[in-house]
Amino acid sequence: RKQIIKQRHREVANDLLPYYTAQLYIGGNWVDSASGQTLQTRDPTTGEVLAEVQAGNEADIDRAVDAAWKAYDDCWAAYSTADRQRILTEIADRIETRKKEFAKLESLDNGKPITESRDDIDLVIDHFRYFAGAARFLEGKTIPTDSNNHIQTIKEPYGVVGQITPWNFPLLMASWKLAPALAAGNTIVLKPAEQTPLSIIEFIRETEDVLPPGVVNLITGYGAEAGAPLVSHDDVRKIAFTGSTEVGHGVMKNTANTITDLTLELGGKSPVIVFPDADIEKAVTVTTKALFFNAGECCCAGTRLLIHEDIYDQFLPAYMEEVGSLTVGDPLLDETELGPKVSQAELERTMRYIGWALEADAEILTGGGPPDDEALTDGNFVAPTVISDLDHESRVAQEEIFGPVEAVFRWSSYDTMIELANDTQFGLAAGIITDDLDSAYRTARDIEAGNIWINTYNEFQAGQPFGGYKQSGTGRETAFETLEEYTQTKSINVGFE
Ligand code: TXE
Repeated sequence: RKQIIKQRHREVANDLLPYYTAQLYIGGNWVDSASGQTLQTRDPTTGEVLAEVQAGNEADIDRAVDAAWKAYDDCWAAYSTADRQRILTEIADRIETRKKEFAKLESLDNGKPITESRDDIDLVIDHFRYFAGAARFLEGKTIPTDSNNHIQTIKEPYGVVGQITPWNFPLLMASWKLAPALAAGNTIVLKPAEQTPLSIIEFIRETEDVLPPGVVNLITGYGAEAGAPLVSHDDVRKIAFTGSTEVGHGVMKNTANTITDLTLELGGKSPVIVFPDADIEKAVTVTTKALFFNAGECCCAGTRLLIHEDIYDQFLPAYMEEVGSLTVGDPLLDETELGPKVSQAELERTMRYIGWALEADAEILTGGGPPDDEALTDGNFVAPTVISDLDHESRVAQEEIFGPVEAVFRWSSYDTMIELANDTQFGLAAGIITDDLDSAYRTARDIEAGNIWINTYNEFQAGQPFGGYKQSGTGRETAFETLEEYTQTKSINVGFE
């Protein structure tokens, strides 16, 4: 089976990757990095190298920022919202025509199950459509005044924006950033994650005749070498970053010197709360999706399962059965529900947290290591893992693991449950499972988090603002206000005699 998986992956890679070494995309040209350095991206299922991409650095960022300003000044700033709407719609159509290929590429490079990659690409398409339409509604205001003045505001793009994306939803995170920034009239330098550059390279190849040269520039490379100079660049007027809270702290500090506007979408440790009245079947489905979707590589993953004591003994066996039945395997197969972690480093990171749980005498109810399957030993697989009896103050309960590892806790009183739910540095998301409207809405208001899902989880429709409270970030993506966050407000005051 291992050989069959390898063969399948090689065939798909040969089909989808017509290059071995991909170049940077600057000012409408494919070019090598200034240093001539490259990096390899690996298939997390088989461990094999998929392709080489350029390892860009400061000199490449400088070239890309210049090209983005040129495109802004030469054409993009003068495009009407109708022009931008047409272009974004055309991008959506192009991606839609090659939906299957994009989904396969995502599963190959990231390791996510193909069914989830297809959903990602559907969302990519929808985000471009949403912001294509939204572009037409970007309006200023007229401010009422008693004096002899007329006051109005207009919304203007920043000019050049820098965007840094992670590896967990490679093309979706890029589209969350590209679509609103373009719709608002900005030009872009994008630095994707070094682990998963392939789908965004293909996106650029597919849309290079749709977007004028220099409007989107792509610099692949490592964070410290290509991301950091983008963040602190004097001529970049806005930065949007999705990644770890740790790097987010540095990004915020590094934008201070230039007072660059910032959107940060960082880590999480989100609670999913099961109320005593919850329907067991529904609760099991939602809680399983909340964590094991995308192998737990989700900033909003529901990693702390808070179960009311009255339902605990009934819920837990049903939940464990569901978790035990998840199909772990080749992400290119439709039946697969859990793929590998994106990289060897991420696998080791997840295993470190499981090790700490064991050292602290927590109970590993299932999983706790690689799955028992010879065919998967070359990939970065972790079996679905559930841990109980964990100290809520421990690192395992407090820090983002970003893997298929759930921690379960019991609660009895509403107040202690809310205290527990809010007791982390993060505030990205929360899930609430109950049929009682009072409990649902009361809890939604009491939780300190930017995204609340009631009787569902991990839904990312365009139009619903996504972002974090506390150290989970600042700013909102995927919604109309995102479009506004890619603009600055100019107020104009006209005096009359
Ligand atoms: O993240 P990084 P890593 C969390 C998750 C994961 C952990 C480590 O817990 O296990 O972070 O992942 C770029 N200046 N999340 O190390 O380093 C980097 O190249 C500018 C949560 O991959 O934050 C990549 O493009 N950019 C998260 C992006 O930042 C820098 C998604 C994210 O990488 C940089 C990913 C620097 N100094 C990881 N250093 C989420 N919120 O969804 C790195 N980068």
